[in-house]
Order: sequence, then structure tokens, then C-alpha cells
Amino acid sequence: MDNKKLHLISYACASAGAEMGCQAGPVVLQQSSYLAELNKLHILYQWDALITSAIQSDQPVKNIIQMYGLQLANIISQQVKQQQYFVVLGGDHSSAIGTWSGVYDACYQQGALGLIWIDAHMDSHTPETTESGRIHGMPVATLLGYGYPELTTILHYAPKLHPKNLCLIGVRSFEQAERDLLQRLQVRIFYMEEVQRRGMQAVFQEALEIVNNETIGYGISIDIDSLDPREAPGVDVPEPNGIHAQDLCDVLSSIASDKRCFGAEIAEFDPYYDKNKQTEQWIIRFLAALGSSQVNCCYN
Ligand SMILES: [Mn+2]
Repeated sequence: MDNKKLHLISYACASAGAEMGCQAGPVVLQQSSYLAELNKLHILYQWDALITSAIQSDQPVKNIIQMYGLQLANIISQQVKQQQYFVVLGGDHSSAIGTWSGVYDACYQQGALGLIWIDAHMDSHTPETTESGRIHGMPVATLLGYGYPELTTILHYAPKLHPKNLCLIGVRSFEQAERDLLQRLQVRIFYMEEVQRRGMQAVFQEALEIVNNETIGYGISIDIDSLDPREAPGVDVPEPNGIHAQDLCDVLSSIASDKRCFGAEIAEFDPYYDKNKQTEQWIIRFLAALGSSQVNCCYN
């Protein structure tokens, strides 16, 4: 197998989140001294695109996110068509609207898209149910076709995901209305309690079966707040008792050579809350895990 190359896309936007800090996430990662570890491991990567919210605008947030989402979706669609393995680095989790709309655009004629969503939250609010009004709490619902029309229709009018091809892992904080929507649609949710009881590896294995069933391929969307905040404190909305960072690293390594995986997304890293660069270091390790190929494994 050829060495795999990671195509890194920075989504330096935080307009849809709770605080502005995670706008700096991709910038900190681009300058991270830990990137040297990727070179040591012979992991190939390149920075392909930077989406920034530098332009201040008086427009409603949904229109701003629509603009970023469309930009991101077009970039990702091109990459998937060229069979390049992408990793989107956020930024708040509204990135998912653009990322997976882009993958959908590239592959909808061949088949359906599977998605593993790793998050402490459900991100399944709609404009009708949200209390905060923040769009970073809505991307799952949006991709399923529920939400602001400006966002559910990016590149295509159709929903980008079918509920049976989606699953959530690590959930431990949510509102009833979100759970109602996902339960009604029969989306498989691996709550944190189940992850603790069965282990991340077993749960991830079952998740892979779901996203590989009658799909053309799948992707992974990681919210850093899915992790235990003692290990990865660099987030705006920490929730205790999360996934162990090493366990996530291990399952990501296990799919590094999987040709059915289109790419990944790592969102909600807020460097202002990081302690001793713990979170930054883990994100680089996740990149190393995603970029490790069979060739690289032989060196270890
Ligand atoms: Mn999220």
C-alpha cells in the first residue's frame, strides 16, 4: 500500500459556538512543535486550505455559516473526487455541515454516506428546539435534513445523511428534544455509559458495521469534548467522564488503512483552555493515527 497523505483543511471559524477561542485552534496546530512527530513517523501531510472568519459581517450567523459551509463543501468535494484523504481541523463543530455536504456531493451518485459522530453532545437541535440558538449544537440535525434551509440545502436540497447510516459515540450531555429527534429517526447512540461498559474498541467495531452497511464509504467527525477533560481540557463545553484519548487513538489507527474511510474532522479545539498543550499534543497524535499506513507500521 502506498504511503497515505493527509490533506489538512483549517476551518478557523467560531461564529456558531459558545466562545470565539476555537477560531485559533487550527492556527495553533499549524504552528505546533509536535508536528515534528509526524515527520519522525514518516507521515505525509500538507496544509491545503484555510477558511477564516476574518471578514466581519452584520449578517445573521446562519448566513455566515452558510458561506463558510459552502466554501468548505466545495473544497472537500474536490478532494474526495481526487481520492485525497482529508482532515478538517476546527473551529467549532458547524464545520460538519460543510464537510459532510462536500463528501455527499462527491459520492451521492454512487451511494449513501456513513458517518461516525464522536461527541459528548448530540448536536441535534433545530432552530425550534435550541435554547442557546447556537448553530454548533445543530449540525447532526442539519445533515439529516432538519434545520435552517440555508444550511440543510448546501450544494444539494436532499438530506446528506440517512439516519440508519449514522451513529453517535460518547454522548453524555443532551436535551430531551435532541434525544426525541434521534430516537424518532432510530439513530444508534452509544452513550458514554455503554462505552465504559463495553470498551471503546467493541463499540467502535459495531459503529463500523453500521456505517459500512449499504453505504459507499464513511467518515469520522470528532468533537474534542468527547474526550475526558482531564486529558484534553482545551474545549469550551467540557463534560466530565469522557473517552480516554489513547482509546480514541487506538481505534483511529485501526482504520488508517481502510480505503472506505473518506476522511475525518476534528472540531472544537480551544487552545485558550488547553493546559500544558495536552490537547494540542493529542490532536497531533490523532493525525498520526489517521495517517499511519501499513508501510509505516512495518517501521515500528
Ligand atoms: Mn459537537
